[in-house]
Amino acid sequence: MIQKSFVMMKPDAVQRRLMGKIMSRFEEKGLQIVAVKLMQIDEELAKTHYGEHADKPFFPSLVEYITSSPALAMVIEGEEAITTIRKLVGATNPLEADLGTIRGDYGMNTGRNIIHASDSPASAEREIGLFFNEDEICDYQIVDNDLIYE
Ligand code: RTP
Ligand code: MG
Repeated sequence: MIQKSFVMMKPDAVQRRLMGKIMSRFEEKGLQIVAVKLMQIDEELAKTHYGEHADKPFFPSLVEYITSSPALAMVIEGEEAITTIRKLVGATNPLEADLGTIRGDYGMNTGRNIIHASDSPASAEREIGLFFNEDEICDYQIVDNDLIYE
C-alpha cells in the first residue's frame, strides 16, 4: 500500500550539515519526497507534536532540543513507507541502532538522535497535518517507478 510518512531532520542534523546526505538515503532507497520545509519549530508545535511524551522526564529537554534551531520537515511517500522509513532511521538510542541506519551511522546519544519518523499510519496522518497544508504536498509521478516497483 502506498503510504505517506512524516519525517523531520532534527536541529542537530541541520547544524551538522547532514541534510543532503540523509535526504539521499530516502531517495536512494526508492522513496519519493513529496514535501520539504526548513522551519524553526516553536514551543507550542514541539509540545503538540511530542504530546504523547508530555509526562516523561525527558520532555522539557526534548522540547528545548527540537526548538533550538531550524528543523527540516518532510513528507515522504512509497509502498509501506512508514515501516520502511522507521527501518532506515533505526532504534531510538543510536547506541542500539544498527550500523547502516541513519541513527546508527550519525548519532551518538538518544537526546541528539538526528531524525524523527512517524511510527504508525495514525501518527503519520496527525503529524503531516500538524506541519503541512494540503497544498504544500506535491502529487507527482516519478517516471522510472517501474524500476522500483514490480
Ligand atoms: P521520534 O518520535 O523522534 O521519531 O523517536 P522514537 O519514536 O524513536 O522515540 P520516542 O520514544 O517517540 O521518543 C521521542 C524522542 O524523545 C527523545 N527521547 N529522549 N532521554 C531519553 O530517555 C529520551 N527518550 C526519548 C528522543 O529524541 C526521541 O527520538
Ligand atoms: Mg516517536
